[in-house]
Amino acid sequence: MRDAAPQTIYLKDYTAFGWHAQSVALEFTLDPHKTRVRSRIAFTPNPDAPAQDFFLHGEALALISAKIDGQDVTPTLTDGGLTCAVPAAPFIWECEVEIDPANNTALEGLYMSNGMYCTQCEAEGFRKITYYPDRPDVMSVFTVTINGPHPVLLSNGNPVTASENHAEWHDPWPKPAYLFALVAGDLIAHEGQFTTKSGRDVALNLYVRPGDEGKCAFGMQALKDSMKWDEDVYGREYDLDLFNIVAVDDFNMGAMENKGLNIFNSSAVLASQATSTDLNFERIEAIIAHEYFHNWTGNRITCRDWFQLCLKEGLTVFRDSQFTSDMRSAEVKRIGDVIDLRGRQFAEDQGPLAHPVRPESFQEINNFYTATVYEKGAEVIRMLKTLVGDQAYADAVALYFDRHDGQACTIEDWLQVFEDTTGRDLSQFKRWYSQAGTPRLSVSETYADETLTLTFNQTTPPSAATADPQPYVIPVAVGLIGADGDEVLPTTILEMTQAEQSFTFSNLPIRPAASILRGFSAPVVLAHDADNAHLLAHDTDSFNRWEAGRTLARNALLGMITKGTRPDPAYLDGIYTLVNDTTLDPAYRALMLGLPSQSELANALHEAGHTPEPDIIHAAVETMREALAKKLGDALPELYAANQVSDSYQPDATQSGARALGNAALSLLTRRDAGAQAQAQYDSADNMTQQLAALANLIRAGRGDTAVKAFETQWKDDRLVMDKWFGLQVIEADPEDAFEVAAGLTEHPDFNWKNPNRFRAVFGSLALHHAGFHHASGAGYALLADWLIKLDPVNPQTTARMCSAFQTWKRYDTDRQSLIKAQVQRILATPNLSRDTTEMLSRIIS
Ligand code: 0A1
Ligand code: ZN
Repeated sequence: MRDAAPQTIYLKDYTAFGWHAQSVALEFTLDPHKTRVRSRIAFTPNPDAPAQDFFLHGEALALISAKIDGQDVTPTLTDGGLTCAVPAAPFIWECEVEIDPANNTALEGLYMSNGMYCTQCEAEGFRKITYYPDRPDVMSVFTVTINGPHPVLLSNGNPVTASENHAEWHDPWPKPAYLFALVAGDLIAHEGQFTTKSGRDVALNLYVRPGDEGKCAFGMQALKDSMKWDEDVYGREYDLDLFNIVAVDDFNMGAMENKGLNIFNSSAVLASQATSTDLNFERIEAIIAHEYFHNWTGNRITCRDWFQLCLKEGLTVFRDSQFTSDMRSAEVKRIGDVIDLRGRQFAEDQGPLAHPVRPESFQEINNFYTATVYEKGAEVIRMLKTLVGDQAYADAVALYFDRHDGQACTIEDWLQVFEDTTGRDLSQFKRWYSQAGTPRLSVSETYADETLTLTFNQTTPPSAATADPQPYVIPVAVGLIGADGDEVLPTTILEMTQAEQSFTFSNLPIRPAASILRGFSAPVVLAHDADNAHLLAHDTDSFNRWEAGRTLARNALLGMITKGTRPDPAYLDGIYTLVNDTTLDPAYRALMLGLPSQSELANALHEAGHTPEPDIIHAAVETMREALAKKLGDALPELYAANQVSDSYQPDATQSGARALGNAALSLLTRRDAGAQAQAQYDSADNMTQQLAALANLIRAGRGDTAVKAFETQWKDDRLVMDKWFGLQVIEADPEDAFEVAAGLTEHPDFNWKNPNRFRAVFGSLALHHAGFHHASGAGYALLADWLIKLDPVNPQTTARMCSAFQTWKRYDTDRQSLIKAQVQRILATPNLSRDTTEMLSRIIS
């Protein structure tokens, strides 16, 4: 079905809906192809709204009947909904529609996955369930009746009655339709219990398909930890008698915070020692926390319109990052977050898809669930906290909960509580929400008369979204390190507000080294000619110590690529010392052994005026890894051995850190022993972290064939492990073969391409394989384009998200640019292309 003609929606055009929905009663009679949905909604006129026609959204619905106050009416069906004449007084709207969940492959609205019914309503899926004012500022109290031959029938809120094939649910908390959920199927509950700080007993359930019972315990514990943490840190208590989580295999995103009934991509909740890596466990813990935290930041206080998406997402990502920092290692979490931000958000913010954290227009809102809204949105809150201080942050957030509970809010509401709490004027700070692009912050130093002067300069390149960016308020955390490594000045926050600004530090008889942007205090690209070798050895800020190593590595690699220089001995010496320093956390040392991604290097080259050549970047990274392996040489077996865990498996920070360092050592060791140690690890592994790392190294060493087959035989019935199997073969392929490996995997009988996880396993991995995807032949581009054309009519949302693989096209040489452009245009020329994909590709190519 072709989407309605693309229409651009603007933030400035917001108007309130003309009616309040006082209560909503829904009755579902489930059938794979002919599900009936009856709705009964009590509307009252909204005196604060401008005059307007009564319009209800609706898509892919067969209207059976409609009534107003019990009398049949004949609404006018329009593009995307219906209009109807209504009384100028309160009235009851009733209607019945028929929908076809079994043919709903887009996974929005009510759909089926492995025989189970499930819903996804954010952002605009509820309109595929029934006619409704499907906008987040219409909040109502829902009662839901479900009829169907399934042992488990779930919806939001508390259960009212349940008998065979019939259940009734009531959610006392007013909510927008995007938080509605329904699940029905043959599911098994893993049960738990939590008592809130005020003594309310809450029943907890994690519902899974038969066979997955053994993968629930970790998720359940993560939920309890999240509930406790939100009470302890934010004073937020859970507000229903029941909290349900359901795992589903077919899901476009990670998970969804529906009130009292969170629905999770099974990859984001199911975990076991044998089938999940340490990183999987950490991600699952974070996503469970994220969805749970939405109960207050998203559900109790929601968004007025979708332009305000960062109001709930930026804040909830920030909250989940605080949770992970508290549960695990704060320094490791911060470094991981910054690697992720630079990899995804900076690429977005520096290319044609750049948009403000609060966008001002969109065609398809699904295309704005982005790293900018989520991750940069969280960074903006982090900066706000840095600027106002911890206590003022806590006071302002408490005021936010008090003042806005039960409301649909805006970024203005959010900033107002900070202004009211602190007396600050945040109008300049607000530019972080309204301007696109990553600021470039350069620093120059002068030293005279025992005084160090730091002069900062900020510029943000113009973009299609923001033609003339104005200066930001930038909190710059600075410290000074003396020549002997001691801290001369502990972390101090400089508040930069001008395009250019200087700060002086006096009484410094010996010139210290400046450690700037400690903890990555703002999401900017920093240019500072620092003494990185000294900072790598001595910086007292653990983030900046890591950053000094990163910068040395990046500069060395850029020199190798552009000037043919050799790996920088200062970098290799510094890393050698650090990695062998057993007083440091192994997880931190493992991060020290990482190198900037090839995509990040391509971007750095482009910024410096060079044309990135993916095969040369790949070769330089290989040379650097080889140099690291040589430098660490004889220390590697000891480093590997010292980080083997003999205790029974725990996915906690301590054990995960040891495995991370052990496996970082293994990947260098493999260059020296041709994979002998990797084979031994593969043969003895009793957990997925060790098994998968060993497999990756065997493939890299060119001796993976037997293990790849053995792995498939062992895990062919476990879909989440098989996703890893599909993905790893692409990620570890030689750049010359990556395209063929991916193409070959699409022929595998288990390549269920309609399943988003499986599609992403192959094509998400191909897009991440920089030198493989950008192979000069253009075969990678063409293969991805073929499959996006195939997927679009089935699942526009996942297709559109995968289009971001093309967003960096302008970095490359003219041949590659033409190859990419030709593929983008080929996709755009496909008849009936979805609104989602059309918008993404048009923005990319513009
Ligand atoms: N709100 C969810 C993520 C989510 C967003 C959109 C979806 O479909 C378009 C699905 C899930 C979260 O932040 O976790
Ligand atoms: Zn979220």
